[in-house]
Amino acid sequence: MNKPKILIARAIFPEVIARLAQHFDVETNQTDEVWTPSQLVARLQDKQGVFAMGTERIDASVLSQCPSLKICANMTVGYNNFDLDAMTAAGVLGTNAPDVLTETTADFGFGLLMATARRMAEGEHYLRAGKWTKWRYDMLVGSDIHGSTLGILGMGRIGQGIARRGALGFGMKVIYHNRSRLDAKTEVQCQASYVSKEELLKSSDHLVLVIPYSAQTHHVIGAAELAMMKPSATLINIARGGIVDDAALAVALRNKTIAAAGLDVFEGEPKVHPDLLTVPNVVLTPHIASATTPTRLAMANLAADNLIAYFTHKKPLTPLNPVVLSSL
Ligand code: 8YV
Repeated sequence: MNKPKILIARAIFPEVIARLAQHFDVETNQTDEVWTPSQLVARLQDKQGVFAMGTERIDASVLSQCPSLKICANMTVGYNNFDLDAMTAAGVLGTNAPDVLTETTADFGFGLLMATARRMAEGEHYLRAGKWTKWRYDMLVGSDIHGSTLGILGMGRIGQGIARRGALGFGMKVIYHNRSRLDAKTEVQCQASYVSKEELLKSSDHLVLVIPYSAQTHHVIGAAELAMMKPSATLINIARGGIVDDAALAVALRNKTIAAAGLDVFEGEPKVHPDLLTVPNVVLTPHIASATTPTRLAMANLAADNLIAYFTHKKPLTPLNPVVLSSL
């Protein structure tokens, strides 16, 4: 019997390709070319599945040109590259890769918070540039983590992981805002209190963004929101570019409307707004919050599990639009 054909859209672990090759006729992209939408469409022509990296846009236009496509399996938890309504209308299943990256990503978010608030990157640049000629009492003073107020916008799995680290590890007071309030048991576990978005902006010493990107969350943090924050506050974005208005943030950092920011994600990445590159009080990292080998391998294997499960018994582990399965 012919194996189903799948496309692995970007470079990935050879052992995951070998695993997929046992089940599928696989086309790979180990040179890691970033394709235009029409190049992606050309490669998807005869494919029933795609192993996606969160960077491949799957929308009504792509779907209408790829009639054999049945499943798009992201190896990322975020799925803003999918137009899920269009996929459901076309009978195409989407899957993502939640849970396996939660703790690794929360570790990074907390690390970025510490590096930003305590000016670690700035200190390193200062030292490497040969500017450290003597010690001074007020050299590179930052703001405390312990005992401060940690605000979290988006209290899903990763937000909860950051809350636990802050409350249990650093004695922080944790406040959060979310589309819906957590149940009482989870609030107790995270030692977190629900507040309005306005209260979150006004009261946080450190604000971490962990919300998904969508049309509703585009530029949710812009000039008006930044102006509501404390001048001593730090802002951390490990969620998605586009949630923060990067141009407005660069202005706020330069004017000291807030003290500092730590960003792992950018609108239009891998391009970075040029104004962010010239302000000193921002720590910039290239979307690496989930980047440890065991976690990236677990994410890739979960995407592979979803593809294998879909084609063997139609029961993928983490479907995003399971309604598609009921009509199979
Ligand atoms: C990915 C992420 O590494 O899972 C996600 O949604 O943001 C990261 O873990 C990233 O999306 C790769 O582009």
